[in-house]
Amino acid sequence: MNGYYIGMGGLPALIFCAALGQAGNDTRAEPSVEVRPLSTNLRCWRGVSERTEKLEQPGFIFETDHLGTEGEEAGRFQTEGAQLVVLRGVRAAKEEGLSLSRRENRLVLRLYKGSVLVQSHESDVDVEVETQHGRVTGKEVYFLVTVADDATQISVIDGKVTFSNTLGSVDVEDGMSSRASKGQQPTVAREDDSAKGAAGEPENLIPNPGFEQGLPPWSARAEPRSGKLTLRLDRDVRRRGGSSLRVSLENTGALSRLVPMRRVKKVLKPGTRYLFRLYYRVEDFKRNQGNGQLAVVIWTGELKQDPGEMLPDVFNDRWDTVEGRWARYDCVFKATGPDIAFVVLLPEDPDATSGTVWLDDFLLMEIPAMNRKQP
Ligand SMILES: [Ca+2]
Repeated sequence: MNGYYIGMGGLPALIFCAALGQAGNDTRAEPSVEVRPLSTNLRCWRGVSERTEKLEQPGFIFETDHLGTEGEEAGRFQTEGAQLVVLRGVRAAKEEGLSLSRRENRLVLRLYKGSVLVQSHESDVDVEVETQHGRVTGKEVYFLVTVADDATQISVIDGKVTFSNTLGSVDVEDGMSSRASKGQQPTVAREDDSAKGAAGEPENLIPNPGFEQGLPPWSARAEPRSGKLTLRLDRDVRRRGGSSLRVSLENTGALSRLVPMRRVKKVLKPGTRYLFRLYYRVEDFKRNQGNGQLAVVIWTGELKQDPGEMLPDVFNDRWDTVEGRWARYDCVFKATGPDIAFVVLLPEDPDATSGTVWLDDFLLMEIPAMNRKQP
């Protein structure tokens, strides 16, 4: 996709001490996986010693080791480069917890009970989560797996995974979930946003991002520079949920805003990176010289009024559109202050544009810092 980024970016090479613990006594030739703790509540049940210890330093664990957490707080670690794993309600014990192994180009996580959130970006490694009810596989994905005694539930936040067992297989995309009960095939994927925030992970910072509560607080005031432009809620064409924003253009001039400026105050942490995303669909969206283009401008800081005259953080990032299907635009920026304002507009271009644009499922999400120092 267009934009500046997709992924976690710039992880430094990790240097692991050869802290293999009791490995000298371990004659089994097991593959081991690197783990770098990002929280202080991680525990590891060691298969060699059958004891549970704190896991606070980066090192290797064996397939027979089982990771877990102490207390209710989520435990976080980084593994195999850019994979971020968050555990919740997972006990480190024999036949419990989370085990990790590397099989060729796959990182395999086996979860006995509890929930695990896996975020895998900018990685050439396939991720697989196995439970007693099925297997989840994907690449460059972000998903939540929750295992209870009678079923495994998966919810996908970003990307697409395959959820399968011996009885069947389903593909599950972002915003969807599926469940496999004991002895049954995984259910057909259905819309479900409940994973967002459920594991204490970053939430969408844009209120009413998918127009499900109608138009407000989005403004319906059309602001064409020239030509015509109308906005309305559309309940027939939408990506998720029951509605989207429909924008109709007729000889609409350059720099006209398809979405009037949207401001969200006091939601950003300065210096932190954020993902901004939207989904769009176009029909007969044309300039004289070719297909219509869209652009995004984002300002951050302490925004007092219309920041249109200020230097934006994302400046007129434009892209060519694709006709007749929902497509995604992503960009990443670093916040310079607590407020954000953004517009979706026609780029600077002498041509006027006509056609229809639908917008849905805006997302503004903090990108978890993965390369920070040990706590
Ligand atoms: Ca929607």
